[in-house]
Amino acid sequence: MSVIHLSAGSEKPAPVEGKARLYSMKFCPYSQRVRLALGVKKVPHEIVNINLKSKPEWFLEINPSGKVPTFVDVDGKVIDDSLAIINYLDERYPEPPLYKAETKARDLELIEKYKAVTDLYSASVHKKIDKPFKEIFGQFLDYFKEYDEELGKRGTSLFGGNELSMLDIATWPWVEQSKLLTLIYEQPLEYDKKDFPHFIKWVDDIRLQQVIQDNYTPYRDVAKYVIPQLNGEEVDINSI
Ligand SMILES: N[C@@H](CCC(=O)N[C@@H](CS)C(=O)NCC(=O)O)C(=O)O
Repeated sequence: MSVIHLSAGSEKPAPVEGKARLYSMKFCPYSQRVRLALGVKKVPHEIVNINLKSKPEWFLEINPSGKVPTFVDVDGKVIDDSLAIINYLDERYPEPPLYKAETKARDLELIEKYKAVTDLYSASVHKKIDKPFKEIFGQFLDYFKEYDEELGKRGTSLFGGNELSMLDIATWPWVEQSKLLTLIYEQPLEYDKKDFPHFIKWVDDIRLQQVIQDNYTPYRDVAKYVIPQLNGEEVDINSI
C-alpha cells in the first residue's frame, strides 16, 4: 500500500480540529510503536508521513532533530522519541492502561534492555557490523532468551496477560520486521524452536490482535526501501 510521504518544498498540512497528529514513516519500527499505542487507546489522530531522505522545512521547525516519530497532541504539545511518546500517551489517555502495577518495574527493565536489540537491529540492517550473520543473529537470540523466560514465568499469552501492554507494543515492531534480515543477508533465521517455546507462542498470539493486524508492515516492502539504499541507489519511498 503506497502512502504519500511529504518532502522538502511541500506545504504543511493544516491541522485537523480535535485530532492529535503523528509524524511517521511507514517502515519505521519506532513510529509503529506509537501507531500501536494510539490504536490500543483509540486516540483520535491523523498520521502525516515524512520523507526522511528529503525532510520538509516545516517539519524541521517542529522537531529540529528531524526524527520520526514526532507526536503533536491536540493542545499543540510536541513530544519525540517513541518511548517518551508511548509513556506520555499512557498518562494522557489512561484507558486501557499499558502497565499493570505488579509487572511495571520488570516491564520498564525489559523495555530499557530492548534498546540493545533495536540498536543491534539498526546496525545489522545498515550493515554496520563486520561479523558473519550467524553471529549477529546469535546475539539477537541471546537477548530474546530473557523475553522467552519472562513469558514463561508470567504464564500468559501476551506480556500484558490477554491484552496488549507497553512491553508488547515496545518490542513487537522489530520482531515483526525480523525476516528483513533474511533478505539483507540472504540467509535463514536459524534457531531451535524448543529453546523459545513461550516467545514463539507470543508471536502467534500477538498476531491475532486487531491493532497488530491493522498496523502490519510487510518486511518485503521494507526490503524494497532498504536494500537498494545499501547498494547506493536512491529510492522513492512513495513508489513502494
Ligand atoms: N530513539 C528514537 C529513534 C527514532 C529514529 O531513529 N527514527 C528514524 C526513522 S526509523 C529517523 O527518524 N531517522 C531520520 C534521521 O535520523 O534523520 C525513538 O525511539 O523514537
